Amino acid sequence: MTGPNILILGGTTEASALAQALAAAGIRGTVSLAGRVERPAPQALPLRVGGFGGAEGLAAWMRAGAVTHLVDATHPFAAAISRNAVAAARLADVPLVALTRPAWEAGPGDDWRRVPDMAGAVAALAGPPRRVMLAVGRMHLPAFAVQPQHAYLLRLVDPPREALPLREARVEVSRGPFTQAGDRALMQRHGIDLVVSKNAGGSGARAKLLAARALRLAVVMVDRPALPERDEVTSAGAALDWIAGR
Ligand code: 3Y8
Ligand code: NAP
Repeated sequence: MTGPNILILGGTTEASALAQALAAAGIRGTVSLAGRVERPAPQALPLRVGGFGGAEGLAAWMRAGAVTHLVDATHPFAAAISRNAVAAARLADVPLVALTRPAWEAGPGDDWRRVPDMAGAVAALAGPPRRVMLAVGRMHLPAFAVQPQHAYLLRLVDPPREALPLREARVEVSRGPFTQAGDRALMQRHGIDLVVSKNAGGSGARAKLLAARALRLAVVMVDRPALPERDEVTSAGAALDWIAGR
């Protein structure tokens, strides 16, 4: 079977949108997820779940599947898979584009304290007890155990499967995309006075920043990890144009 065969490394709103656009255009492809959550959102293209086994495994998967284009539409903080994608595209001689989203920037009325990484966010929480909304997901929670003095509100995609590493923590189980009204009500209900957020960009996680601005809450904003050089687009339409052009 000839014609394009796209592999989308997914797990974001933009990846889901691109899958829908490809399916609507009758273009063959697959969405790939790591398998981080119990019930991943359904996709408009066939889904494969789980690691590939490093860059070599990803390259082998693309050769075996006769993949013609690789789109890295993973989250800006998913640094390992993005590095693997650059190496695998070269190994398998498959063109690569990243479908990413511009970083958020503080606007009027925002009270952000930018930190370079998650360790910087932990250090920024030193000091007297506060009521902190930790909206950074499950994987970084153990790092915050060194700041047990706070009352934490955690937002997780799945209910925690083991004891939480934080002395005082309440869990809000919900996957995004979120709304400003919903996040504002959540913060008021829990008396939040500080929000910790990754600079994810995009629309799916932005609500908490708009709610923090409205409530005049401080935000500790974690900058993105450095990623290797690669072609980048910031919309599904631009990704479709890139595919058509290659
Ligand atoms: C498994 C796949 C879609 C995709 C939706 C986006 C928006 C909602 C906002 C907050 C922040 C957080 C977290 C978040 C958002 C979108 C997008 C985004 C942030 C799903 C999904 C998978 C994951 C993995 C999960 C991480 C966690 C991060 C929760 C699907 C729902 C905090 C990142 O329990 C865990 O292990 C969760 C792990 C990686 C970060 C972490 O370190 O814990 N995402 N999120 C992907 C896979 O298996 O490959 O089911 O849809 C996708 C989405 N999450 O189609 O609408 O595009 O960013 N995801 C962050 O940005 O800070 C929540 O609470 O305000
Ligand atoms: P990561 O640290 O960059 O990747 C760790 C390993 O997980 C990779 O080396 C790879 O394993 C596997 N992997 C990651 N993404 C994959 C994918 N889409 N398909 C197949 N395997 C994948 O990744 P992460 O930060 O844990 O993120 C995992 C997933 O959650 C990604 O799909 C990402 O888009 C999504 N997500 C992450 C965040 C976040 O805050 N990190 C937020 C929203 C969504 P092998 O080396 O074995 O191939």
